[in-house]
Amino acid sequence: MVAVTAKGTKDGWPVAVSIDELAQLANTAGAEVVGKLTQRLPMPSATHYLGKGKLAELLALKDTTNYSVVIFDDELSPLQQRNLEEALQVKVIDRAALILDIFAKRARTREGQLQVELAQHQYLLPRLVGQWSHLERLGGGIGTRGPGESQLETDRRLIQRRINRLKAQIEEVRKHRMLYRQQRKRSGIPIVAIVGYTNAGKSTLLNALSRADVFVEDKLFATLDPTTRRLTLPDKSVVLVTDTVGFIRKLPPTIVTAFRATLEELEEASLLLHVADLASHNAPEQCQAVEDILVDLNLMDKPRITALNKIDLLLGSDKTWDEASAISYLSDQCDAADENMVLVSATKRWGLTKLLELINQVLIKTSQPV
Ligand SMILES: Nc1nc2c(ncn2[C@@H]2O[C@H](COP(=O)(O)OP(=O)(O)OP(=O)(O)O)[C@@H](O)[C@H]2O)c(=O)[nH]1
Ligand SMILES: [Mg+2]
Repeated sequence: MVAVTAKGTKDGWPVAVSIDELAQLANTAGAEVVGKLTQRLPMPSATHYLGKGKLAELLALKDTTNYSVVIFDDELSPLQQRNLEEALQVKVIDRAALILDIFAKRARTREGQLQVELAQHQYLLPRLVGQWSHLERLGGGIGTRGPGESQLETDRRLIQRRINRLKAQIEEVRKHRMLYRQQRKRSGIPIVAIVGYTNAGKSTLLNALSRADVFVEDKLFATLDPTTRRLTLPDKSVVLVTDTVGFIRKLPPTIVTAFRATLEELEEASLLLHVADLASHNAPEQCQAVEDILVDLNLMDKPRITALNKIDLLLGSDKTWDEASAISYLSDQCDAADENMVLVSATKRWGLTKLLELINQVLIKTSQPV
């Protein structure tokens, strides 16, 4: 795992935390992490991402750790990737490609699979040119006619055609969903959409609230496809609760656009339930990463409740947690509205009554005509 901390790109994430998360992603993708390397630079090198000395260090590590792939914490340009592969003579991938790989493994429904494939092709398209010239140079011209420009053109056209077809298929799915949503809207049942950082406990909370059997795992992106459950609130009114794809810092933009059909579910919600893992050592940063994505998705004006989850893990710590201390801990770095916060433990079923009451109150408040 390799990361550069560039000056001026500080988003509050210490490089050690960021690279740990990258390692967790790599584990989820099935890789075994044998080493981590970081470097402080004014900005990543345009040609090799790392500086010369660090690159030599990375190359030397190959002898001691025997790594067969190097994963970089930032999106690499096609040029950087090609140069690095040549210098290191192993496969080089970046954070975006790793996330795409995990998504590809995890997508279960047709909609999920279509969206992931679209994201993969869109990621690949601008990188094609680099890939071919790279192969050609490795193949070394004599007697072997490498895939030339015409091959490249053909491939590009094929991919573009595939992208167009995927978009059309996704559009079909979207229309279908839209109809379905309109039906739900007519039924007048409010929708509560669960959002949050990956692994925060969203699916566990939905299970705890509704006894639904949603796949839960201590891995990133366990859930990719939306699951919806009916729930009865304390005043006996009924809501639909939707659990969907988790967020992560530096979510590749191709994923966000490709998952528009899934993310549109959020637009229909009467209320967003933001689940945050309070026990994570970078809870405030994760909380802010979710806030940033909500801004990107234009969802900031939705009524929101923040459920601070996994408080059972904080019982033994030296600090005593209550809502006030949790709010001040988070709001230093995270813009989450500090009203409507509740401490919960999805696995221990703590705080669920209070959470349901809060959902009830907020829905009553927002459904009243102004
Ligand atoms: N100790 C503790 N662990 C929890 C709690 N809630 C969830 N977990 C664990 O956290 C891990 C992730 O839970 P999930 O419900 O899969 O998380 P998610 O937010 O749905 O994650 P993705 O679908 O991957 O984005 C699992 O191992 C859960 O058992 C909690 O309240 N306390
Ligand atoms: Mg989940």
